[in-house]
Amino acid sequence: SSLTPFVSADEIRTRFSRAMSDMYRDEVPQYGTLLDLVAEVNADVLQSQPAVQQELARAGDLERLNLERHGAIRLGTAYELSTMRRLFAVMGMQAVGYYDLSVAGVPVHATAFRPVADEALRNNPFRVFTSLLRLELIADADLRAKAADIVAKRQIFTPEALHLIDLHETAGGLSDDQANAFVAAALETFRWHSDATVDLATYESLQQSHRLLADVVCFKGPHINHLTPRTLDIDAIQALMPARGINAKDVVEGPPRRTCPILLRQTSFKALEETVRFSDHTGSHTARFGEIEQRGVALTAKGRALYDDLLAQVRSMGNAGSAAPDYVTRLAQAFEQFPDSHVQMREQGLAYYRYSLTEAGAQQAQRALALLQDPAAGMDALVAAAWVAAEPITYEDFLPVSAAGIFQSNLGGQEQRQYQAHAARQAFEHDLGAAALDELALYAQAQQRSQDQVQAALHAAVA
Ligand code: OOG
Ligand code: NI
Repeated sequence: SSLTPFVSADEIRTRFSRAMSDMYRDEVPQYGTLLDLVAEVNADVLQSQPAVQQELARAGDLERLNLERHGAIRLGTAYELSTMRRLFAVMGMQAVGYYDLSVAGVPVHATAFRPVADEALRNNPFRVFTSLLRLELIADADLRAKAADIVAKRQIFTPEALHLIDLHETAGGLSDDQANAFVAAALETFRWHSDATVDLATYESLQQSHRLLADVVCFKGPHINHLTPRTLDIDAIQALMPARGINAKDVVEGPPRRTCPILLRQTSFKALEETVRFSDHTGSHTARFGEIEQRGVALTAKGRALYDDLLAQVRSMGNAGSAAPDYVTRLAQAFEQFPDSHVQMREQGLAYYRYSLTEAGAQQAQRALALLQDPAAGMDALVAAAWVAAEPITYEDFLPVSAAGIFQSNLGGQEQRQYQAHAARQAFEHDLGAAALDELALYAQAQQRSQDQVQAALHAAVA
Protein backbone atom coordinates (compact mmCIF):
# COMPACT_ATOMS: atom_id res chain seq x y z
CA SER A 1 0.00 0.00 0.00
CA SER A 2 1.19 3.53 -0.65
CA LEU A 3 1.78 5.91 2.19
CA THR A 4 -0.06 9.03 1.11
CA PRO A 5 0.99 11.99 3.23
CA PHE A 6 -1.68 13.88 5.12
CA VAL A 7 -2.54 17.45 4.19
CA SER A 8 -1.97 19.81 7.13
CA ALA A 9 -4.96 21.14 9.04
CA ASP A 10 -3.82 24.69 8.15
CA GLU A 11 -3.97 23.82 4.46
CA ILE A 12 -7.45 22.30 4.74
CA ARG A 13 -8.64 25.38 6.64
CA THR A 14 -7.25 27.66 3.94
CA ARG A 15 -8.90 25.66 1.16
CA PHE A 16 -12.17 25.70 3.06
CA SER A 17 -12.11 29.43 3.82
CA ARG A 18 -11.38 30.20 0.15
CA ALA A 19 -14.19 27.91 -1.02
CA MET A 20 -16.56 29.50 1.49
CA SER A 21 -15.56 32.99 0.37
CA ASP A 22 -16.13 32.08 -3.30
CA MET A 23 -19.52 30.60 -2.49
CA TYR A 24 -20.58 33.64 -0.44
CA ARG A 25 -19.40 36.00 -3.17
CA ASP A 26 -21.74 34.17 -5.58
CA GLU A 27 -24.64 34.15 -3.13
CA VAL A 28 -24.24 37.71 -1.80
CA PRO A 29 -22.80 40.04 -4.48
CA GLN A 30 -22.31 42.92 -1.99
CA TYR A 31 -19.75 40.74 -0.23
CA GLY A 32 -17.61 40.88 -3.37
CA THR A 33 -17.95 44.67 -3.50
CA LEU A 34 -16.89 44.84 0.13
CA LEU A 35 -13.84 42.59 -0.43
CA ASP A 36 -12.66 44.90 -3.23
CA LEU A 37 -13.14 47.98 -1.04
CA VAL A 38 -11.28 46.40 1.89
CA ALA A 39 -8.37 45.39 -0.36
CA GLU A 40 -8.13 48.97 -1.70
CA VAL A 41 -8.21 50.59 1.74
CA ASN A 42 -5.72 48.09 3.19
CA ALA A 43 -3.31 48.78 0.32
CA ASP A 44 -3.71 52.55 0.92
CA VAL A 45 -2.98 52.23 4.63
CA LEU A 46 0.08 50.05 4.04
CA GLN A 47 1.41 52.58 1.56
CA SER A 48 0.66 55.76 3.50
CA GLN A 49 1.51 54.47 6.99
CA PRO A 50 4.87 52.65 6.87
CA ALA A 51 4.75 52.14 10.65
CA VAL A 52 1.59 50.04 10.32
CA GLN A 53 3.18 48.05 7.52
CA GLN A 54 6.32 47.43 9.59
CA GLU A 55 4.37 46.38 12.67
CA LEU A 56 2.35 43.85 10.65
CA ALA A 57 5.45 42.56 8.91
CA ARG A 58 7.32 42.07 12.20
CA ALA A 59 4.35 40.24 13.69
CA GLY A 60 4.19 38.02 10.58
CA ASP A 61 0.63 39.27 9.99
CA LEU A 62 1.15 40.82 6.56
CA GLU A 63 0.59 37.62 4.59
CA ARG A 64 -2.58 36.72 6.43
CA LEU A 65 -4.22 40.12 6.05
CA ASN A 66 -6.13 39.72 2.80
CA LEU A 67 -6.85 36.08 3.58
CA GLU A 68 -8.39 36.89 6.89
CA ARG A 69 -12.10 36.62 7.61
CA HIS A 70 -14.60 35.24 10.07
CA GLY A 71 -18.06 33.83 9.53
CA ALA A 72 -21.07 32.98 11.68
CA ILE A 73 -23.65 30.21 11.87
CA ARG A 74 -26.55 29.45 14.21
CA LEU A 75 -27.33 25.86 15.21
CA GLY A 76 -30.43 24.17 16.59
CA THR A 77 -29.37 21.05 18.50
CA ALA A 78 -26.63 19.54 20.65
CA TYR A 79 -25.97 16.98 17.90
CA GLU A 80 -25.37 19.78 15.39
CA LEU A 81 -23.02 21.58 17.77
CA SER A 82 -20.95 18.54 18.73
CA THR A 83 -20.69 17.37 15.11
CA MET A 84 -19.67 20.89 14.08
CA ARG A 85 -16.89 20.66 16.69
CA ARG A 86 -15.65 17.46 15.00
CA LEU A 87 -15.94 19.04 11.55
CA PHE A 88 -13.91 22.10 12.54
CA ALA A 89 -11.31 19.86 14.21
CA VAL A 90 -10.42 18.54 10.72
CA MET A 91 -9.35 22.12 9.93
CA GLY A 92 -7.43 22.62 13.17
CA MET A 93 -10.13 24.80 14.73
CA GLN A 94 -11.10 24.48 18.39
CA ALA A 95 -13.86 26.05 20.48
CA VAL A 96 -12.53 29.14 22.26
CA GLY A 97 -14.55 31.25 24.69
CA TYR A 98 -18.17 31.28 25.81
CA TYR A 99 -20.57 34.07 24.86
CA ASP A 100 -23.95 34.48 26.56
CA LEU A 101 -26.16 36.59 24.29
CA SER A 102 -29.36 36.10 26.31
CA VAL A 103 -28.50 39.13 28.45
CA ALA A 104 -28.82 41.18 25.27
CA GLY A 105 -32.21 39.72 24.35
CA VAL A 106 -30.98 37.07 21.89
CA PRO A 107 -31.89 33.49 22.90
CA VAL A 108 -28.53 31.90 22.06
CA HIS A 109 -25.14 31.18 23.55
CA ALA A 110 -22.03 30.75 21.49
CA THR A 111 -18.37 29.95 21.05
CA ALA A 112 -15.81 30.71 18.35
CA PHE A 113 -14.10 27.89 16.48
CA ARG A 114 -10.59 29.00 15.55
CA PRO A 115 -6.96 27.90 15.35
CA VAL A 116 -4.97 28.44 18.56
CA ALA A 117 -1.25 27.83 17.85
CA ASP A 118 0.90 30.89 16.98
CA GLU A 119 1.98 29.34 13.69
CA ALA A 120 -1.56 28.26 12.73
CA LEU A 121 -2.88 31.77 13.45
CA ARG A 122 -0.15 33.28 11.30
CA ASN A 123 -0.97 30.90 8.45
CA ASN A 124 -4.70 31.56 8.45
CA PRO A 125 -6.77 32.71 11.44
CA PHE A 126 -10.16 31.81 9.89
CA ARG A 127 -12.81 31.71 12.64
CA VAL A 128 -16.49 30.86 12.85
CA PHE A 129 -18.74 32.40 15.52
CA THR A 130 -21.11 29.52 16.29
CA SER A 131 -24.34 30.04 18.22
CA LEU A 132 -26.66 27.44 19.69
CA LEU A 133 -30.35 28.22 20.08
CA ARG A 134 -31.56 28.07 23.69
CA LEU A 135 -35.03 26.65 23.20
CA GLU A 136 -35.59 26.60 26.96
CA LEU A 137 -35.82 30.40 26.81
CA ILE A 138 -38.87 30.29 24.53
CA ALA A 139 -41.85 30.87 26.84
CA ASP A 140 -44.61 29.36 24.66
CA ALA A 141 -44.49 25.60 25.42
CA ASP A 142 -46.29 24.52 22.22
CA LEU A 143 -44.04 26.60 20.01
CA ARG A 144 -40.99 25.32 21.87
CA ALA A 145 -42.02 21.70 21.34
CA LYS A 146 -42.79 22.33 17.69
CA ALA A 147 -39.42 23.99 17.08
CA ALA A 148 -37.58 21.17 18.88
CA ASP A 149 -39.40 18.62 16.77
CA ILE A 150 -38.55 20.35 13.47
CA VAL A 151 -34.82 20.69 14.16
CA ALA A 152 -34.59 17.14 15.54
CA LYS A 153 -35.74 15.82 12.15
CA ARG A 154 -33.19 17.54 9.93
CA GLN A 155 -29.70 16.37 9.02
CA ILE A 156 -27.44 19.33 8.24
CA PHE A 157 -24.36 17.23 7.37
CA THR A 158 -23.97 15.21 4.18
CA PRO A 159 -23.11 11.46 4.45
CA GLU A 160 -19.80 12.22 2.70
CA ALA A 161 -18.86 14.90 5.26
CA LEU A 162 -19.73 12.57 8.16
CA HIS A 163 -17.69 9.79 6.58
CA LEU A 164 -14.63 11.99 6.10
CA ILE A 165 -14.88 13.35 9.67
CA ASP A 166 -14.84 9.74 10.93
CA LEU A 167 -11.94 8.90 8.64
CA HIS A 168 -9.99 11.92 9.88
CA GLU A 169 -10.52 10.80 13.48
CA THR A 170 -9.50 7.18 12.91
CA ALA A 171 -6.65 7.72 10.42
CA GLY A 172 -5.34 10.93 12.04
CA GLY A 173 -5.50 12.99 8.86
CA LEU A 174 -6.71 13.28 5.27
CA SER A 175 -4.89 12.82 1.97
CA ASP A 176 -4.94 15.54 -0.67
CA ASP A 177 -7.94 14.05 -2.51
CA GLN A 178 -9.80 13.34 0.72
CA ALA A 179 -9.15 16.91 1.88
CA ASN A 180 -10.67 18.31 -1.32
CA ALA A 181 -13.65 15.98 -0.99
CA PHE A 182 -14.04 17.09 2.63
CA VAL A 183 -14.01 20.78 1.71
CA ALA A 184 -16.68 20.24 -0.94
CA ALA A 185 -18.85 18.12 1.36
CA ALA A 186 -18.48 20.41 4.39
CA LEU A 187 -19.37 23.43 2.28
CA GLU A 188 -22.84 21.96 1.63
CA THR A 189 -23.78 22.51 5.28
CA PHE A 190 -23.10 26.26 5.00
CA ARG A 191 -24.94 26.81 1.73
CA TRP A 192 -28.16 28.82 1.43
CA HIS A 193 -31.31 26.76 0.76
CA SER A 194 -34.29 28.63 -0.61
CA ASP A 195 -36.64 25.74 0.20
CA ALA A 196 -37.91 26.01 3.77
CA THR A 197 -38.78 22.91 5.79
CA VAL A 198 -42.04 24.39 7.11
CA ASP A 199 -45.24 26.09 5.95
CA LEU A 200 -45.60 29.85 5.97
CA ALA A 201 -47.81 29.92 9.08
CA THR A 202 -45.21 27.99 11.09
CA TYR A 203 -42.49 30.35 9.89
CA GLU A 204 -44.56 33.35 10.93
CA SER A 205 -45.34 32.04 14.39
CA LEU A 206 -41.64 31.36 14.99
CA GLN A 207 -40.71 34.75 13.54
CA GLN A 208 -43.10 36.42 15.96
CA SER A 209 -41.56 34.79 18.98
CA HIS A 210 -38.08 35.86 17.85
CA ARG A 211 -36.75 36.41 14.33
CA LEU A 212 -33.74 34.33 15.21
CA LEU A 213 -35.92 31.35 16.07
CA ALA A 214 -37.34 31.32 12.54
CA ASP A 215 -33.89 31.70 11.02
CA VAL A 216 -32.53 28.66 12.88
CA VAL A 217 -35.55 26.36 12.71
CA CYS A 218 -37.12 26.74 9.27
CA PHE A 219 -34.27 25.86 6.95
CA LYS A 220 -32.41 22.72 5.89
CA GLY A 221 -29.12 23.96 7.19
CA PRO A 222 -27.31 26.68 9.14
CA HIS A 223 -26.55 28.94 6.15
CA ILE A 224 -23.42 31.03 6.71
CA ASN A 225 -24.97 34.40 7.60
CA HIS A 226 -21.95 36.64 7.01
CA LEU A 227 -18.24 36.57 6.19
CA THR A 228 -16.18 39.40 7.56
CA PRO A 229 -12.89 40.64 6.07
CA ARG A 230 -10.34 42.43 8.26
CA THR A 231 -9.59 46.06 7.45
CA LEU A 232 -6.78 48.28 8.68
CA ASP A 233 -9.07 51.34 8.76
CA ILE A 234 -12.70 50.68 9.56
CA ASP A 235 -13.64 54.38 9.60
CA ALA A 236 -12.37 54.81 6.05
CA ILE A 237 -14.46 51.85 4.90
CA GLN A 238 -17.50 53.11 6.81
CA ALA A 239 -17.18 56.44 4.98
CA LEU A 240 -16.65 54.86 1.53
CA MET A 241 -19.42 52.27 1.71
CA PRO A 242 -22.42 54.46 0.72
CA ALA A 243 -20.75 55.41 -2.59
CA ARG A 244 -20.52 51.68 -3.38
CA GLY A 245 -24.19 51.16 -2.62
CA ILE A 246 -23.70 49.65 0.81
CA ASN A 247 -25.60 51.08 3.78
CA ALA A 248 -23.81 50.25 6.99
CA LYS A 249 -25.33 50.49 10.44
CA ASP A 250 -24.83 53.94 11.98
CA VAL A 251 -22.31 53.14 14.63
CA VAL A 252 -19.12 51.10 14.73
CA GLU A 253 -19.32 48.61 17.62
CA GLY A 254 -16.50 48.26 20.13
CA PRO A 255 -13.82 50.71 21.27
CA PRO A 256 -13.40 54.15 19.67
CA ARG A 257 -10.82 54.98 16.99
CA ARG A 258 -7.38 55.05 18.60
CA THR A 259 -3.70 55.40 17.68
CA CYS A 260 -3.10 51.92 19.15
CA PRO A 261 -6.17 49.79 18.31
CA ILE A 262 -7.44 47.45 21.02
CA LEU A 263 -9.69 44.38 20.76
CA LEU A 264 -12.12 44.58 17.89
CA ARG A 265 -14.20 47.22 16.06
CA GLN A 266 -17.02 46.06 13.77
CA THR A 267 -19.76 47.41 11.57
CA SER A 268 -22.38 45.55 9.53
CA PHE A 269 -25.00 46.10 6.84
CA LYS A 270 -28.13 44.31 5.72
CA ALA A 271 -27.39 42.48 2.53
CA LEU A 272 -30.33 40.55 1.20
CA GLU A 273 -34.01 39.84 1.33
CA GLU A 274 -34.26 36.35 -0.12
CA THR A 275 -37.12 34.54 -1.76
CA VAL A 276 -38.14 31.45 0.16
CA ARG A 277 -40.35 28.59 -0.99
CA PHE A 278 -42.37 27.47 2.03
CA SER A 279 -44.21 24.16 1.74
CA ASP A 280 -47.43 26.00 0.84
CA HIS A 281 -46.53 29.55 -0.25
CA THR A 282 -43.68 31.66 -1.53
CA GLY A 283 -42.35 34.29 0.87
CA SER A 284 -39.11 35.92 1.89
CA HIS A 285 -36.54 35.94 4.65
CA THR A 286 -33.76 38.32 5.66
CA ALA A 287 -30.84 36.51 7.17
CA ARG A 288 -27.64 37.26 5.40
CA PHE A 289 -25.61 40.38 5.86
CA GLY A 290 -22.16 41.88 5.50
CA GLU A 291 -19.69 42.96 8.14
CA ILE A 292 -16.17 44.34 8.39
CA GLU A 293 -13.83 44.44 11.33
CA GLN A 294 -10.61 46.00 12.51
CA ARG A 295 -8.54 44.07 15.04
CA GLY A 296 -6.20 45.42 17.70
CA VAL A 297 -4.18 44.17 20.65
CA ALA A 298 -5.58 41.50 23.00
CA LEU A 299 -6.29 42.83 26.50
CA THR A 300 -5.41 41.19 29.81
CA ALA A 301 -8.15 40.57 32.40
CA LYS A 302 -7.24 43.97 33.89
CA GLY A 303 -7.43 45.72 30.51
CA ARG A 304 -10.66 43.96 29.66
CA ALA A 305 -12.24 44.98 32.96
CA LEU A 306 -11.36 48.62 32.19
CA TYR A 307 -12.78 48.27 28.66
CA ASP A 308 -16.04 46.71 29.92
CA ASP A 309 -16.34 49.36 32.60
CA LEU A 310 -15.85 52.32 30.24
CA LEU A 311 -18.20 50.84 27.64
CA ALA A 312 -20.89 50.22 30.28
CA GLN A 313 -20.56 53.84 31.44
CA VAL A 314 -21.16 55.14 27.93
CA ARG A 315 -24.07 52.80 27.24
CA SER A 316 -25.85 53.57 30.52
CA MET A 317 -25.79 57.34 29.88
CA GLY A 318 -29.06 58.05 28.14
CA ASN A 319 -31.12 54.98 27.36
CA ALA A 320 -30.66 54.68 23.62
CA GLY A 321 -27.33 52.87 23.98
CA SER A 322 -25.29 52.98 20.80
CA ALA A 323 -28.26 54.45 18.89
CA ALA A 324 -27.96 57.83 20.71
CA PRO A 325 -26.81 60.66 18.42
CA ASP A 326 -23.86 61.69 20.61
CA TYR A 327 -22.70 58.12 21.21
CA VAL A 328 -19.43 58.46 19.29
CA THR A 329 -18.45 61.61 21.20
CA ARG A 330 -19.28 60.08 24.56
CA LEU A 331 -17.41 56.91 23.67
CA ALA A 332 -14.29 58.87 22.76
CA GLN A 333 -14.53 60.91 25.97
CA ALA A 334 -14.92 57.88 28.21
CA PHE A 335 -11.97 56.10 26.59
CA GLU A 336 -9.62 58.99 27.37
CA GLN A 337 -9.13 56.97 30.55
CA PHE A 338 -7.69 54.06 28.54
CA PRO A 339 -3.97 54.71 27.79
CA ASP A 340 -3.40 54.97 24.04
CA SER A 341 0.25 53.95 23.84
CA HIS A 342 1.75 50.48 23.70
CA VAL A 343 4.41 51.43 26.25
CA GLN A 344 1.76 52.43 28.80
CA MET A 345 -0.56 49.52 28.07
CA ARG A 346 2.32 47.09 28.44
CA GLU A 347 3.79 48.63 31.57
CA GLN A 348 0.37 48.83 33.22
CA GLY A 349 -0.41 45.21 32.34
CA LEU A 350 -3.45 46.11 30.21
CA ALA A 351 -2.53 44.19 27.03
CA TYR A 352 -0.53 41.20 25.78
CA TYR A 353 2.72 41.42 23.81
CA ARG A 354 5.00 39.03 21.98
CA TYR A 355 8.67 39.58 22.86
CA SER A 356 11.69 38.92 20.67
CA LEU A 357 15.41 39.53 21.03
CA THR A 358 16.79 42.29 18.78
CA GLU A 359 20.25 42.25 17.19
CA ALA A 360 21.42 44.85 19.68
CA GLY A 361 20.11 42.62 22.45
CA ALA A 362 21.97 39.60 21.12
CA GLN A 363 25.18 41.62 21.07
CA GLN A 364 24.67 42.68 24.69
CA ALA A 365 23.49 39.26 25.84
CA GLN A 366 25.53 39.24 29.06
CA ARG A 367 24.21 42.59 30.26
CA ALA A 368 20.72 41.82 28.99
CA LEU A 369 20.61 38.59 30.94
CA ALA A 370 21.74 40.34 34.12
CA LEU A 371 19.03 42.95 33.66
CA LEU A 372 16.42 40.26 33.01
CA GLN A 373 17.34 38.46 36.22
CA ASP A 374 17.18 41.67 38.26
CA PRO A 375 13.68 41.72 39.82
CA ALA A 376 13.72 45.54 39.75
CA ALA A 377 14.37 45.57 35.99
CA GLY A 378 13.02 42.56 34.06
CA MET A 379 11.59 42.43 30.56
CA ASP A 380 10.39 46.05 30.53
CA ALA A 381 13.95 47.25 31.07
CA LEU A 382 15.13 45.17 28.10
CA VAL A 383 12.42 46.69 25.93
CA ALA A 384 13.39 50.19 27.13
CA ALA A 385 17.01 49.45 26.12
CA ALA A 386 15.79 48.27 22.67
CA TRP A 387 17.38 44.89 23.32
CA VAL A 388 14.00 43.26 23.12
CA ALA A 389 11.09 44.20 20.83
CA ALA A 390 7.48 43.95 22.03
CA GLU A 391 4.81 43.42 19.36
CA PRO A 392 1.11 43.61 20.23
CA ILE A 393 -0.61 40.20 20.18
CA THR A 394 -3.68 40.46 17.94
CA TYR A 395 -7.09 39.85 19.53
CA GLU A 396 -8.47 36.73 17.79
CA ASP A 397 -11.86 36.53 19.52
CA PHE A 398 -15.21 38.34 19.71
CA LEU A 399 -17.02 40.77 22.03
CA PRO A 400 -20.44 39.88 23.45
CA VAL A 401 -21.82 43.45 23.53
CA SER A 402 -20.68 44.01 19.93
CA ALA A 403 -22.05 40.63 18.83
CA ALA A 404 -25.41 41.50 20.38
CA GLY A 405 -25.38 44.80 18.45
CA ILE A 406 -24.63 42.91 15.21
CA PHE A 407 -27.41 40.37 15.89
CA GLN A 408 -29.90 43.18 16.64
CA SER A 409 -29.11 45.23 13.56
CA ASN A 410 -29.37 42.35 11.11
CA LEU A 411 -32.40 40.80 12.75
CA GLY A 412 -34.40 43.93 12.16
CA GLY A 413 -33.24 46.43 14.72
CA GLN A 414 -35.82 47.63 17.14
CA GLU A 415 -37.13 44.42 18.59
CA GLN A 416 -36.07 43.77 22.18
CA ARG A 417 -36.94 40.70 24.19
CA GLN A 418 -36.13 40.19 27.82
CA TYR A 419 -35.06 36.72 28.88
CA GLN A 420 -34.85 35.61 32.49
CA ALA A 421 -31.59 33.92 31.72
CA HIS A 422 -28.14 33.43 33.07
CA ALA A 423 -25.02 32.19 31.39
CA ALA A 424 -25.10 28.42 31.03
CA ARG A 425 -21.53 27.57 30.12
CA GLN A 426 -21.72 24.07 31.58
CA ALA A 427 -24.81 23.17 29.59
CA PHE A 428 -23.20 24.59 26.46
CA GLU A 429 -20.01 22.57 26.95
CA HIS A 430 -22.09 19.47 27.62
CA ASP A 431 -23.83 19.97 24.26
CA LEU A 432 -20.52 20.76 22.58
CA GLY A 433 -18.99 17.58 23.97
CA ALA A 434 -15.86 19.42 25.10
CA ALA A 435 -14.70 22.37 27.17
CA ALA A 436 -14.35 25.71 25.42
CA LEU A 437 -10.79 27.01 25.82
CA ASP A 438 -10.14 30.11 27.91
CA GLU A 439 -9.06 32.86 25.51
CA LEU A 440 -7.20 34.88 28.15
CA ALA A 441 -5.12 31.83 29.06
CA LEU A 442 -4.20 31.39 25.37
CA TYR A 443 -2.92 35.00 25.09
CA ALA A 444 -1.05 34.72 28.39
CA GLN A 445 0.61 31.50 27.17
CA ALA A 446 1.60 33.10 23.86
CA GLN A 447 3.21 36.00 25.76
CA GLN A 448 4.96 33.63 28.17
CA ARG A 449 6.28 31.45 25.33
CA SER A 450 7.83 34.51 23.70
CA GLN A 451 9.47 35.53 27.00
CA ASP A 452 10.85 32.03 27.45
CA GLN A 453 12.28 32.20 23.93
CA VAL A 454 14.00 35.52 24.66
CA GLN A 455 15.56 34.02 27.77
CA ALA A 456 16.67 30.90 25.90
CA ALA A 457 18.15 33.02 23.09
CA LEU A 458 20.11 35.08 25.62
CA HIS A 459 21.47 31.96 27.31
CA ALA A 460 22.45 30.58 23.92
CA ALA A 461 24.19 33.85 23.02
CA VAL A 462 26.38 33.86 26.16
CA ALA A 463 27.15 30.13 26.08
C1 OOG B 1 -23.37 36.29 14.90
C2 OOG B 1 -23.13 37.68 15.39
C3 OOG B 1 -21.76 37.78 16.07
C4 OOG B 1 -19.65 39.05 15.49
O1 OOG B 1 -18.83 39.38 14.62
O2 OOG B 1 -19.66 39.55 16.62
C5 OOG B 1 -20.65 38.02 15.13
C6 OOG B 1 -24.69 36.09 14.20
O3 OOG B 1 -25.37 37.06 13.84
O4 OOG B 1 -25.02 34.92 13.98
O5 OOG B 1 -20.49 37.47 14.09
NI1 NI C 1 -19.36 38.73 12.74
